Amino acid sequence: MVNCYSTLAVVATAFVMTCAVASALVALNPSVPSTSRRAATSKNVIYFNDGSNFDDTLSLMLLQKSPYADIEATYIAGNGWGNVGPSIRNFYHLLHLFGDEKTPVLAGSYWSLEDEMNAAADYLPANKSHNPFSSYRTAVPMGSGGSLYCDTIWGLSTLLPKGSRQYNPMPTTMDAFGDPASDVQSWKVIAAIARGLPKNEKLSFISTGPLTAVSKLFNPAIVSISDRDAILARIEGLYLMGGAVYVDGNLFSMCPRWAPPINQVNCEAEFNMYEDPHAAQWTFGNFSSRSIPITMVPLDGTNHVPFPDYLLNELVNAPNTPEAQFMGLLMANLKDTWYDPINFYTTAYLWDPTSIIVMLYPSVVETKTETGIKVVINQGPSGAQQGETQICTIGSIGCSKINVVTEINGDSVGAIILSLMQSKINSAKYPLAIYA
Ligand SMILES: [Ca+2]
Repeated sequence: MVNCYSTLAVVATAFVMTCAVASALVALNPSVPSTSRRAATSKNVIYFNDGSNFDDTLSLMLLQKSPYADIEATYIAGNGWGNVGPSIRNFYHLLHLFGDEKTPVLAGSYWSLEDEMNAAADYLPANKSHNPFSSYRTAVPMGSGGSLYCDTIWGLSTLLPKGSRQYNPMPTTMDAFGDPASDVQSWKVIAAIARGLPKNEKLSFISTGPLTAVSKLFNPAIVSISDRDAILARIEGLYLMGGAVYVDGNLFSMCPRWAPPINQVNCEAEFNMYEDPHAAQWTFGNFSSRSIPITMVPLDGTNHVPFPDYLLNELVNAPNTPEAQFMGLLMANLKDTWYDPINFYTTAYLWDPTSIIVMLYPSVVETKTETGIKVVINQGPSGAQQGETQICTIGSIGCSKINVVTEINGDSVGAIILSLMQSKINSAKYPLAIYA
C-alpha cells in the first residue's frame, strides 16, 4: 500500500504524480490480492472524466460496482466543470469507500488545446501568472453553485470515509486547478499500466469529459513514441459520452430557447465536444486512421435516458448499500439545486453513466451506426457551430469513422444502474461517515 499523505499547505503536482506512479506500480504487483469479483470478460478501463461532477462521480461508482470493469486509472481533466485538486481528493475518498487504495488518480490540464497553442510561451510550470482556466470553460456558466457543487460532490464529499491517500490543495493556489505539465506524468503511468497487462489483455478508454487528455496521447512532446505505441498496441477501443449528431446541442447559455435567434449563437454543440473541439477532432482522426474502434454516445442516445424517478426514490428511501445511499443523497441534492426542479425528470439525463452502461452492457443499445463524423473547428469559444459533431463522408479529409449510438433502451439502463448500486457484490467496505 502506498501512502500519499500531503501535510504541506502547498503541494507540488509532481508529488501527487510521484504517488500516482507508485500507486500504479502497486497495481501491477501480482502479490497484492484483489478483493473484487470480476467477470472473465471484464474490461481493463482507463476512465477519463472532468472531475467529481454528479454524473462523473456516479460513473466512477458504476465502474467500481460492475463485474465487467476493472478500473486501471482515472484521469481528471481540469478544463471542464470542476477543478482538478478537489476532484483528486474526492476520488481518493470515493475509491477508498470501496476499499480501493491503489487505483491511480491522474491529473490533466486546465487548458484546452487551443489555449495551449495560443500560449506556448506560457506553457511552463514555473510561470503560473496566467489565467488558470480554459477559455472554453470560462465561456459557459458554471451553474448557480459555481464549481463548488462539483468540487464538493454537492456537499457530500464530507460523508465519505477517509483512507490513507489524502490531497488537500489550498483553494487559492494553482494546486487546486491542476497543471498542463501533469499530463506528461499521467501518461507515463498509463504506459506503465499498458506494459504491465497480461499478454492477452486489452485496455479500454472511456471519456465522459472533454477529450483534451486523450488527445495528448498523439502529442510526442507529451507522450514518447515508444510509450504511445506500447499503449496503442493494447487499446481495445475508445468509448465516449459527447456530441449531438441528429439532435440539438445542450449549450444552454449559448442557445437560450427564450432568446431571439440573434442571441442563439450555438445551438449545435454538446458540452464535452465544445469544451475542447480541437482535442475532439484530433482524437477522432488519430484513432480512426489507426482503425481503433470509437463508440460515441451522443445526446441522440442519452436523450432516451432521462433520470428515472424510481431510481432516486428507491436509492433515497431504501438504500441497500452505502454507495446506494450516497448516490441517493447526491441525486436528491442535484434535483434540489436543478435549474428547474419541478421538471427535473424530463430535463435531467443520465448522460455520463449511460456511456458507461453502453460500454459494459451493450445489449441496451438499440441503434448503433457506423458514421462519418467531423468536429467543427471555428475561431475561439464564440465561433459559430464551434464543437458541433457533423456528418461527413467516410474517406473524405478530416472525416473520422465512428460507431454512433443514437437509440438506447432507457428503462434497461435505469434498471441496470439500480441493480448494480443495490447489489452487495463489489460493495463498499465502509459506511458513510455520519451513518452507523
Ligand atoms: Ca462529465
